[in-house]
Formats: sequence, structure tokens, C-alpha cells
Amino acid sequence: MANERIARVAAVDRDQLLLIDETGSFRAKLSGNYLYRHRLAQELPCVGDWVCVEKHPGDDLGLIHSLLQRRTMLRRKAAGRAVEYQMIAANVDYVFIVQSCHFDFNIRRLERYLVMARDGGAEPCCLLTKTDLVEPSVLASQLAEIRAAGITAPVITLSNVTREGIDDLRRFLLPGKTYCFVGSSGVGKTTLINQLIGSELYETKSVSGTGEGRHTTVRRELVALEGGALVIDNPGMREFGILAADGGLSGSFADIDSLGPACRYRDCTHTSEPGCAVLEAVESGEIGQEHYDSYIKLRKESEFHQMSHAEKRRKERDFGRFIKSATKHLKKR
Ligand SMILES: Nc1nc2c(ncn2[C@@H]2O[C@H](COP(=O)(O)OP(=O)(O)OP(=O)(O)O)[C@@H](O)[C@H]2O)c(=O)[nH]1
Ligand SMILES: [Mg+2]
Ligand SMILES: [Zn+2]
Repeated sequence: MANERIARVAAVDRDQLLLIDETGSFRAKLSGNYLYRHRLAQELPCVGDWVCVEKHPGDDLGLIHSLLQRRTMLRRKAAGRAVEYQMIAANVDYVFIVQSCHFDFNIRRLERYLVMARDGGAEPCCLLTKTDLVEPSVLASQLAEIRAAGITAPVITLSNVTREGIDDLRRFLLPGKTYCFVGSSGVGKTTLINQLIGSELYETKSVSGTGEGRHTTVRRELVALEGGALVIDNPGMREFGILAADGGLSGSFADIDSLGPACRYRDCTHTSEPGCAVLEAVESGEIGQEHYDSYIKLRKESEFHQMSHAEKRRKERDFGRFIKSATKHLKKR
């Protein structure tokens, strides 16, 4: 159709979406038909999505008819037992996992984010901010901890105050690629994005003495940098549910997975079996106890996730039967 085009979602505000294409930005709504056919949160367009939108000259709002298939997606399990995902962003090339080396650094949380990034098909990169607030030795031990945990993703250390490391980050950014910043509140995500943009476009707020943030950013937004890279800021995240992801898990625990074939039993769970190569490696210190523990913990959560997936399918089936019997009842009347 002449008035249909492809645009990218830059922000979602309630029922209105901010779209961008080569002509600039404009607002749009989802068509009634689209809303009728898509009920799950993850089926609705999110920041970074490409959509097909109809807009006639003179129209205030565009009308979105369809969502293009996502190349990658960042999502997390929504709170509660039912399987619903909260979409963070779509079509992200790199996820910047931001932690402040001052109070916020946490290797287990880092591992969770790494799983989330790889699970969604995006490349992770760790950013350690606020290096101006810690002694070089503290930073060095955090870097050592990251490597000791078997994390091979790139790590960039920087300070928004001294600007040390900012150029390393700039060099990382490629035109046309999309970068999504995630991490706790107050670690400096927005400050960093403002630095990259070169202006105080977005609001930032100082944090309390303990370094605890205040959730300053409340909206997700995709912006284009001068060099052509696209960045997405995010509100600070609380702990999140992990997604099942063999691919995601093995990315962070490649050392453990690579030992699997050496176990005596092919379906070894690496928990109590005789002749388990993983347990032997933990015993000998080749694999760190904590790294192993977090592998087991994350895997348990994955199993739980898969189970609730089955639950979800059963519920859908029940709902289908309910609809069938309800409509049968209607026809009879
Ligand atoms: N000392 C120091 N302070 C920083 C640095 N980066 C950011 N800050 C400060 O940390 C506070 C929080 O920064 P924000 O950029 O708002 O943090 P955020 O990650 O966007 O937080 P949310 O939007 O709540 O998720 C602000 O007062 C910043 O000035 C840094 O490298 N060093
Ligand atoms: Mg922010
Ligand atoms: Zn084993």
C-alpha cells in the first residue's frame, strides 16, 4: 500500500508509540485488529521493534498493522508464577551490562544479566562505572573476579566524572548497531548516555550515600548518536527472573558444559553421580565452588521456567475448551 511503511519503535507511552524512520519521528497507535489478535505482553511492539505502519498525509497518528519478526530480543520473566515476559527491547545487537564498581558490583547478578543477553541473542559487554570512587586495587580485584568466574565478555571500565574509559566505549560503538544499557538504578546509565550524546538530554539524579539509586529513568527510549549508533536507556532493574536457555546458560558456563562429555553417564546432572567430571573439577579447584553453585542455581530456575511453560500450555488448552463449550452453549440458545 502506498501509505504503508516500515518504522522503528523509539518509545512506548501507554497506548501511543513513538516511531522513527528516515523522515523523522511521529506517533502511532496499534490498530484494533492487531490488539484483538495479540494479547500477550511479548506480542506487543516494544522499543527497538520494527513495525509496519499506515500513515496518510495530514494524519496525526499512524496506525500500526504488524510487527516484523524480531532478530534478537531482551526480555525477562515477569513477576509471579504465570509465564509472561516483560519485553525490555528488541533487535538489540549489544547489551551493556552496567555495574558500578562502587557498592553495586556483584558477580552473580552479572552472570544473570549475561544469561539474559545471550538468551535473547544479543552480545554482552560489561561496563564498570564510577571508577573514580574506588582504589585501583578494588577495581583490579573486581576484574580478576570476573575472569575467575569464566566470563569472557568484554569489560570496559570508566568514569563519567574523570571521563577515563569513555573513549574506549566510543570505539566500541558501531554505526547502525543497537546498544541497550541495563543495570541497577543509580549506576550511571543515563549519565553515560548523556555523555555519548554530548548534552544533558535526559535527567539523572544523585544517589544516597550507600550508592542506592532512586529510579530516575522511568521510560525506555532509543536515540541515535551522531556517529550512527543507536542506544537504548533503561530504568534501573531490580532482581529479575532468569529465562530458560540452554544457549544462554552455556554461554556463561562454557567451562562446565565442556566437561559434560567426560562424565561417566551421558545424562549426568553433575550433582551426585559417580564419575562426574564436573564434580571432580570442583573438587580439584579447577572450577570454583561459587561458580559451580551459581550454575546449579540458575539451572534450577531454568527447570522451573520450563515447567511453568508446560503449565501455560495446559492452561491454554483448558481455555480453548472453555471457549468451545461456551460458544456451543450460545448456539443452543
Ligand atoms: N562519582 C561518579 N558518579 C557518577 C558516575 N556516573 C554517574 N554518576 C552519578 O550517579 C548518579 C546516578 O546516575 P544516573 O545516570 O542517573 O544513573 P542511572 O543508572 O541512569 O539510574 P536509573 O535511571 O535510576 O536507572 C548521578 O548523580 C550521577 O551524577 C561516575 O562515573 N562517577
Ligand atoms: Mg537513568
Ligand atoms: Zn557430571
